[in-house]
Amino acid sequence: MKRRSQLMAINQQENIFMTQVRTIRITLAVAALAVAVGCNDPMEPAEEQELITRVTMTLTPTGGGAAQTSVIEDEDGLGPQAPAAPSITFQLTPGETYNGTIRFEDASDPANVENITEEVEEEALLHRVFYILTGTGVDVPDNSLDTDTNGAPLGLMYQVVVDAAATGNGTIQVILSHYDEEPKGDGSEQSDETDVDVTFAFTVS
Ligand SMILES: [Ca+2]
Repeated sequence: MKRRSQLMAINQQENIFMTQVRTIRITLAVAALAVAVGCNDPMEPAEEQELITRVTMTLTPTGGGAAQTSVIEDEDGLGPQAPAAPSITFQLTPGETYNGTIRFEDASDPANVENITEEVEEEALLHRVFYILTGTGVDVPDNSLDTDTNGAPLGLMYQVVVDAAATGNGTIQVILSHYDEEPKGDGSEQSDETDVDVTFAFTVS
């Protein structure tokens, strides 16, 4: 009997030991997983990236006449849902130059619409708006853009220049680059981080 109880005691000790080993293994696995998740930043949204759900472009003819305003709503910002169509198609006149402004807002809470343009302006050294055109004879010249304190383009103000011979339809794609990881420098290159990407439409006639 004594021998049997000794064996049982040894078995119990072995069981306790194996349980401890399993516990340590599980703890290590959980710790490793936590480290892996912690390092897996690309899956997490960048802290400083703003939600921008509304972009408003206003063009005012320098030669006099009414301003035109077009609005694009994009409920989930850069999320997978496509932006809505622009509220109007700009009607541009050949030979006219327009002073342009762009406004970025987070309207996800209609009771508390946030003006993100102000933040872009405050962080001018970290941002630039690019205007990429399709169509013939319509241009947003780089040297028409307002600038940051380093003299690099910012693009909250700009001009749309319509050639006297311009005609037909086109688009103005608006890309807000955010220079977070890489320096903005002279602002000639887009950042790989984009805060906004929407496309307005125009007709020249
Ligand atoms: Ca979207």
